[in-house]
Amino acid sequence: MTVSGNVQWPPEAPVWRFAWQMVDGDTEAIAFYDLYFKDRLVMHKASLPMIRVQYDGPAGPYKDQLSTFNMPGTVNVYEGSPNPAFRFLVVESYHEIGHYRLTNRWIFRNDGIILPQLLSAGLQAPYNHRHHVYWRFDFDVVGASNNLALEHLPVGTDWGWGPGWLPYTVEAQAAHSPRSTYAVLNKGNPFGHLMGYMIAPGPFDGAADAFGRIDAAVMAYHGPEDLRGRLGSPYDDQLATQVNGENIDGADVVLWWCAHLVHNASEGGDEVHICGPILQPFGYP
Ligand SMILES: [Cu+2]
Repeated sequence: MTVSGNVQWPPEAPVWRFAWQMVDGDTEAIAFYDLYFKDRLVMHKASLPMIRVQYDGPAGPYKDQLSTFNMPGTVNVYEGSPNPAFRFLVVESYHEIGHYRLTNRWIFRNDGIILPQLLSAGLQAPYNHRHHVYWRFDFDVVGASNNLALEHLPVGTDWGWGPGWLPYTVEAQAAHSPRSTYAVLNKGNPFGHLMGYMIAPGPFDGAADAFGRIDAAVMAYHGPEDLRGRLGSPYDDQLATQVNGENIDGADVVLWWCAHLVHNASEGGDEVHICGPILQPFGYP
């Protein structure tokens, strides 16, 4: 069973256009394709291919894969509007894996902000544990070429993109505490100015540890490296197999984001935990 849809939203004057689909066996739940904000390309693809869970006790580790096979319902698409100037569209799927109840929620706001969120409830084993949640963002800011990824460091050095903005010239994995904000931009200034997206930590995105070692990874795009839910094991995210020193300055860039969601057993299984980054446009109309 493949479920899919095309979104043009809001219908009377679309600011968001994209396609989404879920394919049996892909085990990354909803994959979004060719996301345009105000008619300008943002990403070729966005998805959540991997969740790894580590317990402080004799359980796991696990690799959880969101798929049609553990989705009791269907993909829900709905919108909300707290006030007339602020509207958002939600595309989400709900999954049950063992005792886990997981909601894969993607919020698209009419100001261009994207909020990919994983909501997690349920307790599989009575020990403190961490859910390491990996999103894959295949950025194509305006187009696939001329993209550049940067990390904002707490320093005054200016490498040419403003104080603290470190351009990634080669593929890399990174973790810092507190964790950093990243950006992907089109360095060709196709509309006469910089445009791109900032990727900032959400309030519960946590800190990397010895098991979930990265906050972000930046790599060159290669079609065969999109392994959907097949990348990684319970013991290793295997991102290192794709980060091997390639030049990515002005390349087609993929950015992985890993949130580290802490779940204490004393909180029980009823409380819903939430994590996920904040993707905010700059230079878009
Ligand atoms: Cu948990």
